[in-house]
This record gives sequence, structure tokens and C-alpha cells, in this order.
Amino acid sequence: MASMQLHWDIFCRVIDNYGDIGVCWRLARQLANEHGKQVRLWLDDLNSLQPLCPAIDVFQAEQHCLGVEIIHWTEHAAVDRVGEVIIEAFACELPDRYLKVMSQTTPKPCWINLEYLTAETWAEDCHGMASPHPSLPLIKYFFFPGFSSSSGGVLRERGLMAECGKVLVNLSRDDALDISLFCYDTAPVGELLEVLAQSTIPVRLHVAPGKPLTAVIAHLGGSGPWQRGQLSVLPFDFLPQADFDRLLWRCDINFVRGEDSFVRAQWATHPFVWQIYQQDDDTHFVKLNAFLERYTQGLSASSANATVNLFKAWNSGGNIGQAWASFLGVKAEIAEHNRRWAAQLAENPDLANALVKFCAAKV
Ligand code: TRH
Repeated sequence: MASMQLHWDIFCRVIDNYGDIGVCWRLARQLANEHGKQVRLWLDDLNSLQPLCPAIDVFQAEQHCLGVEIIHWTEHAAVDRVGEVIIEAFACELPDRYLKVMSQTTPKPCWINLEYLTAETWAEDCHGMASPHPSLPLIKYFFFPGFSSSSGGVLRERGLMAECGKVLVNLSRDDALDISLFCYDTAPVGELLEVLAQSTIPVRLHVAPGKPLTAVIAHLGGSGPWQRGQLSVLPFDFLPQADFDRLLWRCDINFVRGEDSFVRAQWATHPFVWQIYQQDDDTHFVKLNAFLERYTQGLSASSANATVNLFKAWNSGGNIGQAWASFLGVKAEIAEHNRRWAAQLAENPDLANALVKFCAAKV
């Protein structure tokens, strides 16, 4: 059955930053490379993909890269055919012309709305739910990524854990602490820098370009690199996605954000601190708490408290100094816990695999 669904179209509209395309690009490659699907990625903003994948040409309306056909999704993009599976990423709304062709196609394609990742239990209840189109003979299914077997899982390429494991085993260690920093401009970066500058051991802080670096410059001035006591602050250029993953593998602690880097930090298994994407009315705190509740299960009370306190301080301002000291104190236990957490997550089907199975069952 699954082999009948050869053509997959993924639609991605970039709202901001890199998470929307980060997720869609990984998914598209995995479907093509591991599942033999012919994938077209309809993307409205090629400039957002280029830093993640420098091989693409932002001026090409259509191109192939790493097994995926990339179509610049403009208002006038022609619809020659539709996929047997259509992924509408993050409710980006398919073009009317495309919907019309879908509705005239027999058999009807499998239409998925890929939702944002959340640990909230309501998402498990809604995972896989059908929503008939109000006027066309089409059904859209809601697909919720998540952290349990009742959800759609998270992205994990075949061999990822083994590859990461190999790097971890061969890491050459000195007594310095390597920390990566990828966050929004609302994070208390200045406070963190002050705390790290008091460190009694060498710290190398690897700062991502964009918002993280802007926040660092606002605090330290100049353009870096900077040295403050034992702290070296080292800006890096935007890395291709696979290299960014490796940076997370190599660092001892990762500050990550949004959705995709957040998941990657979990595969890296090192202690991490997550800055969640802010939503109106502070609804993101519900999402943050839901994750913390799941993730801290199995940690000792002191390590769970240290994790919760640092995540909360990082997301809503708080005493970073105290929270950081407690977190560092239980770093080894958190690392051990993260290895178990990643192994447990890897027992669930990965998102691409779960999607392929889900869609095959809808034929
Ligand atoms: O960039 P993000 O904040 O993305 C998002 C978007 O804001 C989106 O609208 C929102 O809904 C979502 O978060 C929750 O963070 P994220 O998800 O971590 O995506 C960043 C991507 O950029 C990820 O794929 C990793 C990649 N990246 C690189 O490839 N190289 C780099 O050097 C860096 C810093 C990131």
C-alpha cells in the first residue's frame, strides 16, 4: 500500500526564524532518502532555507537538492499535479488552485496538517483526527508530533543515534565547559554572561548569529570574540543544519529554542536549556510546563528542581545565578537522565515513519 503513495508534496510557509523550514527540510529529506518518496517541497521563502542548506539557489523557481525537489511557492506557481500525500505544515493553508485539483483527483490524496510539537496531553487526543473540508470532498487529518507513543513522534533519521554516539565516544575533552547559545532576544543573556564570567573553570560560549549574538553584543559591546575572566565568548557563523547538529553533540550544555533545535538537543543527550517560542497570552508557559512534567520524570527531586528553575528563569526572567549554580551541580545526573530520555523517545516511531504508516492506512 505504502509504495502507492510515491508522490509527496510538503507545503511550508515561513512565519519567522528557521523552525518552520528546519522541520520541513528534515522531513522532506528523510521521506526521500529513507522511504524512497518523490518529495516536492513548496516553500514560500527560499532565503530561509539557504543558510541551512547553502547548496540551494535562491533565484531558482524549481531545483533539486539532496533528493528533494524544491519549488518556490509563489502566488502564481503552476499546479501540474498533486501528490498522493500532501503535508500542510503548521496550518499554512494550501493554495485554492491546488485544493481544487486535489478535490478532482481520484483516489483522493491523503491530506495532513502537520502541527507544532507539544507535550500537552490534549494533542495526543487530537492526533490523527479527521476534519472534512466544508465544501470540497476532501478530508484533512491532524498529525501531532509529540513525546509519547500516542503522538506522531519527533524527527529522527535512521542511524542518528549511532552517529551521535560515535562522536560522543571520540570527543577529546579538556577541563573547559563548551556551551552553545541559540535563543531569542528576550532571554536574559546579559545575566547569563555575568554568571559565566564568574566561572572558576574555563567556559567557551559558542554564540549563534542573529538574535543570540545581538543580545550578546548589546551586553558586551564591540563585535567579539570576547574574554571575561575564564569565559570566552565565541560567535559562530550560521552552520548548515547537519553541522549545527554536530555542534550540539560536541557541547557540554546546549541552550536551544523553538522546536527543531529543541529536539536536536534531546538527541544530543547533553544537558540543555530550552527557550520556548513565545505566544500571545503566555500560552507557551502551559506548553513549557507540559514538557517539563514529562521530561523530569525519573530525575531526583533536586535535579528536577534545578531543571525546572533554570528553564523558568531562562524563559521568564528570574535568578539565573542561583538556578545556573544548582543546574551545574547536578549536570552529571541530568546527562545520565538525558541518555535514558533519548533512548525512551527512540522507542517511539520517528515522525517520518509514523507519517508514512498513518497515510498508508488512509488509502
Ligand atoms: O528558529 P526558531 O526559533 O524557529 C521557530 C520559528 O520561530 C517558528 O515560527 C516557530 O513556530 C517555531 O520555532 C516553534 O527555532 P528552531 O525551531 O530551533 O529552528 C532553528 C533551525 O535552524 C533548526 O533547524 C536548526 C537550524 N540552525 C542551523 O541549521 N544552523 C545554525 O547555525 C543555527 C543557529 C540553527
